[in-house]
Formats: sequence, structure tokens, C-alpha cells
Amino acid sequence: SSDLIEEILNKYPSKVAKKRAKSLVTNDPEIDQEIQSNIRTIPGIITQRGCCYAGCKGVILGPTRDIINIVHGPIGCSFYAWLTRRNQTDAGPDGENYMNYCFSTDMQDTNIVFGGEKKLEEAIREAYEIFKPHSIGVFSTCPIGLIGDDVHAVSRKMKEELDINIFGFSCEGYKGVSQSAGHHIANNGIFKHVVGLNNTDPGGKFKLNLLGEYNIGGDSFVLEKYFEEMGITLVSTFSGNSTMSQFENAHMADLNAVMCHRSINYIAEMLEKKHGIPWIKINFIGADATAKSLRKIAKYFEDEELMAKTEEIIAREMLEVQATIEDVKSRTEGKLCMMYVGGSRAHHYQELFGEIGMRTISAGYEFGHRDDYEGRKVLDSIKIDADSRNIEELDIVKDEANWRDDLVAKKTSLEDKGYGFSEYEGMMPDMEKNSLVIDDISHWETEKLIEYYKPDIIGAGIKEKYVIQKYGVPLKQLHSYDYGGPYAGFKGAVNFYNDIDKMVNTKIWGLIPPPWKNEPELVAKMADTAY
Ligand code: CFM
Ligand code: HCA
Repeated sequence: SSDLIEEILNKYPSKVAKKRAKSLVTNDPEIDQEIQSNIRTIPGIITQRGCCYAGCKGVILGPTRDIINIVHGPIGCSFYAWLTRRNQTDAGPDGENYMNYCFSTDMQDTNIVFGGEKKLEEAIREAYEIFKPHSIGVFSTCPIGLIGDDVHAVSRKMKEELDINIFGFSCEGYKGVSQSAGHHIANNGIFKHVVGLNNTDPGGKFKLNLLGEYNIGGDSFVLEKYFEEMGITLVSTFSGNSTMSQFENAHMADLNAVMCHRSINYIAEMLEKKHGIPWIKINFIGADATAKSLRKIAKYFEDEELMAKTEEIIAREMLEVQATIEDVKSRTEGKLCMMYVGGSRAHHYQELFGEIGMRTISAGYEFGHRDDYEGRKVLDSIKIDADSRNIEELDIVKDEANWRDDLVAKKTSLEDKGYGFSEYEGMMPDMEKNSLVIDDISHWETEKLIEYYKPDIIGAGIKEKYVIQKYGVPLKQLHSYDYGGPYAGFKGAVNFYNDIDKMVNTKIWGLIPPPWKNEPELVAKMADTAY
């Protein structure tokens, strides 16, 4: 793939090429390799990234149903984030659920000139009067930071006046280099304003928080059933199918299981620092990964009955998994896939493709950090730049009244027996030698990769979908599942094998040559002085 990298870089102006070169790595799982990530996208490059506001409001707080999320800003930011992420929820017939609404202060020119705090106050009051929600969150879009509206002061004032939990986020779109900054800001906000508000024991013998699972296409529903059968109390999920009361109670759990490391590692770390609750990395994408993760959770609780029940579930579910693999594998074996997704799916879905004999020849994150690629062992060597310094690190201290000495002791004793905590090895060690790892892939790079590898399928998002299909390659949306799924757990794996079998074996995308293939309308040349 070094020829391919050279060909890609050759097209760029020299300074751009030099910079991009550090984000394209020919993988060697045997050695430690560094990949440049979590830095600004070079202006002019067509990136797939989103903004800080998207990561905060859309990703982390979006899936929680009993909070009214008011977007402070012009209407577009709210409108274009209205029900675009496929996070499902189950509020029951009478439950509180505001997820299908779109709340905005709809700022106008005059508010930009004279300030929008009054308008925000009125919006909060109006939302409260109509819905009487459990909580209200306020999300700042770009102009808010530029004109200096203080969403935190307004939130404090309204919290006092209305006597419900109200808090703001300074998650202006430009606050970071991608959605990732918004995750961190959201984690901080929930931890500061919500986690720990309720000390009631959630009950049950085994108490678990599931972190970084967002119930896309109903994934959480599948997992919740396994936990219920195992007799595990799911105290909270951050944030698929969740409520604010779950978050208030999250510090009462015995273990944090982290699914998407990128978006939620901050809460896991803070819960351990403040309350002594340990965390483990798990993955419910892939049947083997699911079995491994359920076993790891069961092992933590050191209970014979729980471990036996876990094995029973795995054995039962694996029957359908194996039968489906047997059915589809003759048609999927040896096919090639490439994946470019946000910050963890490009890693997790490789297992699922692997189970039906497909190879991932190239993968990358939109906004993962070096630890998501290379493993947490590189955390101390990550350089802090102006953009990362911009995001607050909370100063967390031990909560003596709610501190779990028993869990700290449990962690030490299990560690002595070889049980791993707080570990994530990252994506690169799991990928095959000479596969191509690319951070923040550009449109141009995607096109070159298609020509070179001729993959059988690409897993990415809506921005890539139609261009890639016009190249004759099927695209599976790994964000929304193309309205299919669920894909988590054993049931999800079966769904995925079947869907992929159909997609890689249809000839439909090769039948219609796109018009621009014969007659390109626009031909442009990039100048070396442009950057
Ligand atoms: Fe985590 Fe996610 Fe992802 Fe993500 Fe996202 Fe998402 Fe994603 Mo879209 S939290 S990093 S910010 S697994 S919304 S549910 S699919 S890009 S790979
Ligand atoms: C986001 C949300 C997104 C977008 C998906 C896509 C999602 O990043 O703001 O580009 O197809 O999963 O909905 O990642």
C-alpha cells in the first residue's frame, strides 16, 4: 500500500502532503506505530467530520428521553440535528420522552447584536410550562461563544426559579476539531450536574453501568435482555435508552462496562476516581466478542450461578449464530471490506465481518485519538495542543461518603488473578499486516482507495454513501444501519451476517454507470501555492 499512499499524497500541495502523510499508516501489528489524529482538518479538504455541538447534544445527551435539550442558536443547528441519529428509546406508553421534538431559541440578527440571554430564559420558561420536564439542558452553537451569552448563568438562574435540574453546555461547534470535543464537554457536564444526585440503592446482586452504548437501531434493547436474564441490574446506560434518574444513580453501580471508549472514557475514569468503581472495556459487536464480554462481566462478580447462567445463554444463542455463519460464509468468505466510521465502530465491526470470513483491508476513524488506534499505553505520550487544552479537565476528588473500598479491594484481588481493568489495546494491533489505517479520511482518498482495492463493501456514513455507490461499491451505513439492525449481541450478529451477505452478493451497483464516468463536467487542478 505504500505505492497507493504515494499516489494519494502526490496530488496534494506539498505542505498538505507532508501533514496528511502522518495520518496514513501501513499497519504492522507486531510493532508500535504512531498515527496522527485528533488534530484540525486541513482547510479545503473534504472531511466526514462533524462539530463539537454534534458530539455533545446529538451523541451523548441526544439518546436520553426525559430531558428537554434546548439548542441556543440559529434554527439551522437545531433543525439539521432533529432526529438524524438513530438512537431508539422505550418510554413505555405514558413515559416522558422529548426526543422526537426539536427545541431551539431560534436566534435572529437582533439577538446576535444585542444578546440572546433573555430569549433563552423565555425559551426555558416556555418549555417548562408546556412539558414540566425532569430536566432541561442548554446547548450552545457557534454564535453563542462569539457574542458571549452566558448559558451557565442563565441555567443557574432558571434552575432556581423553576426548581428542576437545568444546566448548560459550552459546546460551540468550533470548540474542538471534531465531535470528540463535544463528548468530553458532555461527559463533564453530566458528571458535574447529574451523577451522584441520588444515593438510593438500585437493588439487585450485581449492579452494572453500560457506558458508550447508544441504542442505535435497538442495540441496547438486545443487550438489556441478556442482562435481565443473567440477573444483572442495569443501573444506567450512557446513554442508549436512558433517563436522567439513571444518571443520578450511576455512582451506585459495582462495575462500569465501556463499549465506545472514545466517547465515554471520561465518565468511566471520573467514576473510578471519585467513587472507586472500576471499569473494563467490553464489545458487544460480534458474536465472539459478545460471548467474551458477557463472560468477563460475569467473572467480575465471582458468582457460580451467574457464570453458569451466562454459559447457558451463550450456548443457546450460539446455535443460531453458527447456523447463520454456515449458511452465508460460502458466499462471503474472502470478500474485502473497508470501514471509516467515527471513533469506535471502525474497530468493533471488524470482528463481525471476520466471523463471516471477510477481511478488513483498510479502516479509520473520523475523530478517534491515538489511544483508540494504538491503545491506552500511549496516553502519556499524547501531545496536548491548543485545541485539546481548550477543553476543561475536571478536578475530581474522592467522595468519602460514597467511596467503594470493597470494589477497590476486589479490583486488586482480581488483577492478581490476571483480570484486566482499564485497558484498551486500540484498533491497530487487531488489524492485519499491511492493511491501511487512515485518520480523518478525505473524499479524494476514499476514491483512490476504491480504485486500488476494489472492495466488496464499504462501511461508512450518509455523506459517503451515494458517491461510493456510484463507484459501483455497496455502502453499509454503520451509523444508522441503513434503518436495519439491531447489530449488537448474538441476535444482532445474525442480522448483520444476513444483511451483508445480500449486499456483497448483489450486482445492482455495477449495472448503472454514473454519468460523470463518461463525461466529467468539471476538471480542476490544485495549485501548490494554495496552502
Ligand atoms: Fe462512539 Fe457512537 Fe462511534 Fe461516536 Fe458518532 Fe455513533 Fe459513530 Mo455516528 S459514540 S464514536 S460520535 S460508537 S454518532 S453511536 S455512529 S460517528 S463510530
Ligand atoms: C454525528 C452523527 C452521526 C452522523 C452519521 C453519518 C450519526 O456525527 O453528528 O455521517 O452518517 O451516527 O448519526 O455520526
